[in-house]
Amino acid sequence: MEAKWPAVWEELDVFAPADDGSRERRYVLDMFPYPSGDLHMGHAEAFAMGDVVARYWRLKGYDVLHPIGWDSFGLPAENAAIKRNAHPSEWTYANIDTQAASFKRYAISADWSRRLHTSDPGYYRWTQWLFLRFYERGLAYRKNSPVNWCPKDLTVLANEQVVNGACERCGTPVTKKSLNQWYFKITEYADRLLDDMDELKGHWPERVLAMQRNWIGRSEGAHVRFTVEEAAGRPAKDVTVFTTRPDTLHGATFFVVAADAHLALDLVTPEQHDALMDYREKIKALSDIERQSTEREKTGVFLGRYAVNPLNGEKLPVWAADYVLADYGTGAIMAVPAHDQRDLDFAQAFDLPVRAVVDTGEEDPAVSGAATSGEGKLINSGELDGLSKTEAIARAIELVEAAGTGEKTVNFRLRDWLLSRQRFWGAPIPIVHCDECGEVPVPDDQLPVRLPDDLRGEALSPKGTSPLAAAADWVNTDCPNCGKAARRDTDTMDTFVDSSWYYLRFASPDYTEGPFEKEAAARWLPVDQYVGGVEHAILHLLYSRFFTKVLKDMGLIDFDEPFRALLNQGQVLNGGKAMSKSLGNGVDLSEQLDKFGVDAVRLTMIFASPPEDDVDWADVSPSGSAKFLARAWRLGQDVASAPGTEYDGGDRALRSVIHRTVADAADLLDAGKFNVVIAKLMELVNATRKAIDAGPGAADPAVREATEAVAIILSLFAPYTAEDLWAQLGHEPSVVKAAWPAVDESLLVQETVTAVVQVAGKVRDRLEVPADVSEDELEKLALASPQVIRTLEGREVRKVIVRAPKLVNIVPA
Ligand code: ANZ
Ligand code: ZN
Repeated sequence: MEAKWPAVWEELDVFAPADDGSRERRYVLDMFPYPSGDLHMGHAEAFAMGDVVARYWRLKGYDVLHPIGWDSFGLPAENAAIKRNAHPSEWTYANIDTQAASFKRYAISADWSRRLHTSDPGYYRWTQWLFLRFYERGLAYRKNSPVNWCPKDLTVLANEQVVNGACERCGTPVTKKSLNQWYFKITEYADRLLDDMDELKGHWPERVLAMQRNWIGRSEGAHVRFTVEEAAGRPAKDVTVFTTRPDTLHGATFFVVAADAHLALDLVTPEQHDALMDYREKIKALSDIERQSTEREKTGVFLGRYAVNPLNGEKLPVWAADYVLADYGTGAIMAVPAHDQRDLDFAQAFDLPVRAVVDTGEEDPAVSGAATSGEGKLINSGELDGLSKTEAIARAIELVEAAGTGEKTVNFRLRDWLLSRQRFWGAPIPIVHCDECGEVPVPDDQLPVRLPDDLRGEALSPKGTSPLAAAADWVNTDCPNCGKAARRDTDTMDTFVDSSWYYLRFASPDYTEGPFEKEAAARWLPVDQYVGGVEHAILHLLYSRFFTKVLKDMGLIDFDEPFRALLNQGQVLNGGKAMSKSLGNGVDLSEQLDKFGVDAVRLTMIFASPPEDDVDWADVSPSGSAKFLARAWRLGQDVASAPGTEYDGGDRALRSVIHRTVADAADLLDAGKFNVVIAKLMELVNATRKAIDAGPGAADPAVREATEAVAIILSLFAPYTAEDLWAQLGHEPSVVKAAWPAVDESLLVQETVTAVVQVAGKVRDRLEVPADVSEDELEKLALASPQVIRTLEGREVRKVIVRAPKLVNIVPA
């Protein structure tokens, strides 16, 4: 079967959408793969899920777009090229060919004519074009800033590529380095990224929404200005803090600025200067997570100055510490040790005072060592005394606003997106640096800025600047503005830029006048169902959402959110653990396919668990799946010899099973319970087999009707077996073009039973109820019975005993 059908599907071109407006359109997309070697078990699971949806929607009569492509820029290709003295494209495109062949064997119902690769000049031309549009809108800019730096890979790392203070790839401890870097101003969209999530509720997993919300991290609070008094010849200076608890202003007993912020250098007195410099050196290597950990012992340096609390005039010693982050809020805080644990730890380490200002009824934090953050009445707080926390927050804001020393504000955890990488295998940033004109965008008609194809091997190895900087022919160019000698920007873009818009490109992958044809995007987008791993729950989705909003503002599309619904498939484990080289528990997909066949592997992936749960490959039985497939397939052998399509005359019991299965399967598929559909399908196959062997026999039209339904439903999971079965039934290929079976409602009527209703032990009514009636439902029906109401004569009901489906006993008061 695996040898026969792919050619037929390709010949008939059954997976491409008609795109002629004759049918309603649907767009289903799997997160596109990265071409590292061949496909693995994880791909097999995710793509099997997406394919169920695509195939189901086609059968339901939708015109389905189900494209495939590769996220083909990135570091592994570069590392492989260095090792093999090759160009990264060689490794990349060889792996893409391998994966493409595997996808075809795996019978993913993709429209191959729309295939794209982000490393093709025809694609990255438009990545660059988009960068320039962002640049024009002030959404792409360069600034000098401390960045996470891997001293081994010699590259900048995004925060999320730093795991426990070490480089995600090589494990080397990450340091900070100050570099001129490109950023996208995603913070300008923070509010919309948050608010538009309302649209996604119920269609995206709640935990993904929570992770996005968290990452954006909106906090409401206030800016409050403290005056740091003049000291040791240093002038007075106003310093603003961000606080979510302005109600605790009277509880502030010291003041802290981020030790690595420039502000600390501005404030420190000459006597304390050396101590501060030593301290700054020590904390350089720490990650933000370590710095903020409540586990770590608190460290810091007194700066020799005092800050005046604007509410009560108190003088607070000013410290520099690493637990305050330079790039969050204002980089300075008022410390309230009684109600913030990190401040309390610091106060105890340096013997600073602790003053509770909210009486929560708990032990005094100065004694217990545990800061309190609950509700309570304000104390020790002058005119705020007696107010609740919420009232006091509002009142404190009024007070500082009236005094001109502060205002209400909203702060976001979200940072701008650092997009430049000092690496080769990515889309070059289309900017030229000219001594006369400064930053000059490469004109659109000179795009793409192509990567040189003569850099290979050692020339690509990391040196701290992009390998492109060493390619003199490439770097030196003429300024597009004044024509004088100038230099190309040598950084390339983060590959997340490539993947932030590929779903749009699929609507018109060969379009040459822009990143996508407006009308085509309007026809197909947003994506109706997106499928992919939870590891992309934050960045890829956030960045794609950001791009979509900018493109909307540019007038290129008219929707706010790119992905209407999201499915996060679980992981494929082996022996309860993620597959990994170090555990040696990897399972090779191609071996599984060779051993059990594509259909058995696909069916097993889906049957093993609900889509969002993990699959433990040690617990499943692909050989069991293969046996089931053979059973289903053999139905076709029996039916073929006894055709008959007058279904109305078929065996009613079997017909009832068929129609119930089809109806349930549709409901289950709509609800994303794919695994249960397979269980139902197995029951249908069993019932059909019974009808052939022991029931009305193979000549009964219901047997053919059942087998046709089996072929159609099975095609979602096991495309080869289903296609073969369909052919055995005498149909032209392909089952992909079949229609989802129509359900005859009259065959769905459920079995009923008689339920007895008693009041105080005496039978008062008998009700015909569905055999699977729930206890709640039966109780409601019983209490609504006119006989029961009459018997109760308005008396209250003390108790209702329900034994579904047969008995209800009502006990009056
Ligand atoms: C006084 C206070 C009293 C605070 C209290 C909390 C509790 P979220 O909710 O995460 O936004 N903070 C502000 N900037 C900081 C920085 N750069 N580094 C470390 N901590 C910082 O947290 C806001 C709170 O975190 C702020 O409110 C501030 O401490 C601290 F009982 O101000 B709070
Ligand atoms: Zn110039």
